[in-house]
Amino acid sequence: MSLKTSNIQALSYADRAELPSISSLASYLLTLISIKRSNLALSADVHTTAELLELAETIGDYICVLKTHADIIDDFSERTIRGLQDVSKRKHFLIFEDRKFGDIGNTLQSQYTRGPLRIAHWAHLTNAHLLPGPSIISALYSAAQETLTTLNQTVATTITSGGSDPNLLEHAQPSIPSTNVPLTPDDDNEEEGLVLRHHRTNSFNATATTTISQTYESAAPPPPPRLLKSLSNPLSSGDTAEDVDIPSALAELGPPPQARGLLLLAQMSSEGNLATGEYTKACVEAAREYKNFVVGFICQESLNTGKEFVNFTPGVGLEDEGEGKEGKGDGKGQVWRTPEEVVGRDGVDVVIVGRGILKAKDRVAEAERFRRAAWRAYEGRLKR
Ligand code: 5BU
Repeated sequence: MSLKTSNIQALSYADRAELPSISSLASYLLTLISIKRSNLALSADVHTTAELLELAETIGDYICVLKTHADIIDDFSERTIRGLQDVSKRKHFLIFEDRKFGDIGNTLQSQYTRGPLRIAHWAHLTNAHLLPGPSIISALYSAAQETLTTLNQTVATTITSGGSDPNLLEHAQPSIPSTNVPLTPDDDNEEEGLVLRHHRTNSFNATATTTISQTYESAAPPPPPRLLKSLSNPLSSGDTAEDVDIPSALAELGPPPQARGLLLLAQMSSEGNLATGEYTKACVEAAREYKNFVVGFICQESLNTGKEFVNFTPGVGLEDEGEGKEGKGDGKGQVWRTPEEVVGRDGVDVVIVGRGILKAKDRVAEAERFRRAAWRAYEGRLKR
């Protein structure tokens, strides 16, 4: 049985964003792709926070997703996280940490949420091998839900003092323990300051009440129907991003939501890899069981049996020039194919490009060249 479907080729990204069974994050992503006319993900494989943030800033307008390998950034810290989140909101792209989880549930929950990387706190998307079995999906899902609950908590502290001198309150040491609610990278600075100030003013004769409440939904809000309607025929406007009023459409869509999603590693780009055949089929089956969390696949051809999964393909380069590329492979196992091959012919949705852009003399111009090539391949597929 072939895993490919033929009718997927006829549906636009915007049409798929409206499918009833699609996850809210996949719907947001497909709408974002339609507005920006970009099915390009940048693989930001750099080694410093400064270079990562500069890339995000300069290439952000041309991409739908920025992919990271947080563990290769020498100075990864809170600053990296806050900086990435800030650019992702302003430039409208999702952040995808290419972590390739593959351990047992108990361990990977800690790997996803703890340590210096704390991936679940900032990455909209991450990915996992199915090698340990489907429990890898449920374990990541429950860790994601717990993290989102923590991130969405608002802490309000009310202090009632029994007529004490405010100066005394101002300088007194806290006599009750601080609340146990972790302050996370997604808490804004003002909120953090408020909580700390309140704790400083607690004195032995003051009573503090801490209220914790949920502020946001963990799921992404559905894209506005009117917006989707205006995007549903991408062939009606030209192939350049300048032809659509991107800023107002993006403003209508809103910034990336505080939602989390998973990509299953169903196929790989490297020569001789073992993610094939029955293994790939098992990934597709498992994804169907967790449609609310699995956004799609890392794959080399469309595995979109229900049209609601987004297919991401790494190992992509442009054919016609040498700049930023070393032929069809890198001599270390990587195999590059063109956007026309992977999107036009093999029906995938998003191309992931690293060195093709990073090694170019003009990275911005090269990103735009990749964006156009991948978008044209998609339009060509729709026309067929
Ligand atoms: P490149 O420079 O465009 O070859 O980078 C490709 C990126 O995608 C790099 O970060 C890899 O780790 C990642 N990748 C891949 O190349 N092939 C795969 O099958 C998977 C990930 Br999964």
